[in-house]
Amino acid sequence: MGRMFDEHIVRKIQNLDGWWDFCIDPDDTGEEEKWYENLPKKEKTYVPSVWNTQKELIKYEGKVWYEKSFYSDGGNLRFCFGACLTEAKVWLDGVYLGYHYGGFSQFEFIASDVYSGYHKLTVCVDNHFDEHSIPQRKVDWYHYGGITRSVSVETLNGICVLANKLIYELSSDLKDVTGKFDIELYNSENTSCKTKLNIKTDEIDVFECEVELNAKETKIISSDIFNLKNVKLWDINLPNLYNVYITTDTDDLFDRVGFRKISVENKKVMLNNKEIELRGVNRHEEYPEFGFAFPKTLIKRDVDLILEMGCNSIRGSHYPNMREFVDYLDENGILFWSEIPIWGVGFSEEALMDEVIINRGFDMHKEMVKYYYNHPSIIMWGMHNEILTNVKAGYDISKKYYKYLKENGGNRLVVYASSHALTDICFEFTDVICLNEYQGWYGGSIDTWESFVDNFVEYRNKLGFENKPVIISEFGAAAIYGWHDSDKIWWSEEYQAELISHALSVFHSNENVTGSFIWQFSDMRTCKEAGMNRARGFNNKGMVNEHRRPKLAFHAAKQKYNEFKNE
Ligand code: ADA
Repeated sequence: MGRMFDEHIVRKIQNLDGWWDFCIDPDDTGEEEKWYENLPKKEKTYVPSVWNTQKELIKYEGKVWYEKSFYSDGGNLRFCFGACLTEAKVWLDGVYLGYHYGGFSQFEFIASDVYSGYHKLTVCVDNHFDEHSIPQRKVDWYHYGGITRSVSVETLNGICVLANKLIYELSSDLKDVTGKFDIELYNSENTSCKTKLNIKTDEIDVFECEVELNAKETKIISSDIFNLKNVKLWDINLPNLYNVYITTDTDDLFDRVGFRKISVENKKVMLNNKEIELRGVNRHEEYPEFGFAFPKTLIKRDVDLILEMGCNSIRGSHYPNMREFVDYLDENGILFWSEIPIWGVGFSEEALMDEVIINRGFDMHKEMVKYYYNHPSIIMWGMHNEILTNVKAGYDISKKYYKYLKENGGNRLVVYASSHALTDICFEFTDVICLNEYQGWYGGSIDTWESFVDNFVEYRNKLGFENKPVIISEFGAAAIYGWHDSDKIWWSEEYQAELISHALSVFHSNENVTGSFIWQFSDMRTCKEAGMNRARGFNNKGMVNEHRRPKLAFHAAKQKYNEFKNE
């Protein structure tokens, strides 16, 4: 669901976006009073959205109930949610379907043998924080809540194709591919069924076989190994994609894949065996009038601005972005770093050892891998951001997640962003050392960037990681849009521009730094827990303001990144 192309032509899809009934539950009585049977008070709201854009709910944290009536011909229905921030419980006609935790990932529930007629889908969304939350309450973005991405209902018939995973390897000269597809099938019927399964790509018929599944069984079927000669690689500026079409007798799934190789070699990041400098920017998928229900119509404008800046990569700080966005990057040959919202500063040592948190984090990684696995633009999985990677609890959680993502994440680099450059003890669990560092803002000065980088390289070498690439994954300074000062004082556009320009020159001229991700693309709304230094209630370190109007720093970054690009 939520792709830039139709995933199904055979399967019937009903989009449930639009006006829903809505009722807040500040006293948390809804479940006891069985609001899933009928909401006591109904207002209207639009889905997808965040409730914080409603005047009286700007600061609301807690439970909110949503209800939608829809007509269905009945049968086996699969309810698909793009994202609910942060937890969701779902009922159909008063019957409980399931629970999902995590505000930025897709999830589905299946209801069988649904009658034909009108139905009521009820969702209780909860964005409260407690000691087990991911992220924790202290976070540098606004505490939005809501059904933030699209909702749809699919009719399942017979044996259905639920998911597709392409596992492949390129030959050493990158000319040929050897691969296989793992297809997740589900028998939606109450009896065992047989079907023909067929997998085709643009260029080859990959596989055909007969399968049998028991009633309601889910099974992964692996195709035979296939070979594709003279493959057209997916690359920056040359993003070749292949269409994949998977069918059973009663169902289908369209997907798109690309073939590319990402690796590290002698402190460099290599794309398709060629050294690549990552010219990147961090981007929140946020717009003040829409919160995290980012309007799709603005995707292109953001990407155009980022490309104008000379970037070839984006970090989706700090959570999985909507699928359409990643599709758009696939189509445009832009590299992406996708991570989950374990946003460190809020996580104490105790929190990092909390079983609920560890497992929730695991589930978020599993979901990210499951839904985004086939996107060629994703070259890095981010395990977490700025956690205590200088203590054992940080070490243990990093070790676990790294192992999982290396074993299951496909051909990708696994990384985390560290804010403990000289005391970090987890660098063995990252393929690229990624440093968040704010010389000239939270310490040091514009002039201390050189010594920071030199000291770090010395430390890295002492640890025996001299072959690991280093990127500066965050750096920047805040500037209030339109605030100019000839003395380049703090918060002025001039100061920010000078810092960005100087830092980029330092990174680029040091052979030990293989890329940078500017913090950040646009100003964005944050919460009071983010603490001091957040004028207007925004994180003001954007290259553009929240309405995407460029600051001087945008032009400074553009000049530098385009210079590097043309070298
Ligand atoms: C951190 C964090 C970002 C942002 C930034 C800042 O490095 O990862 O999300 O909060 O600091 O602006 O201070």
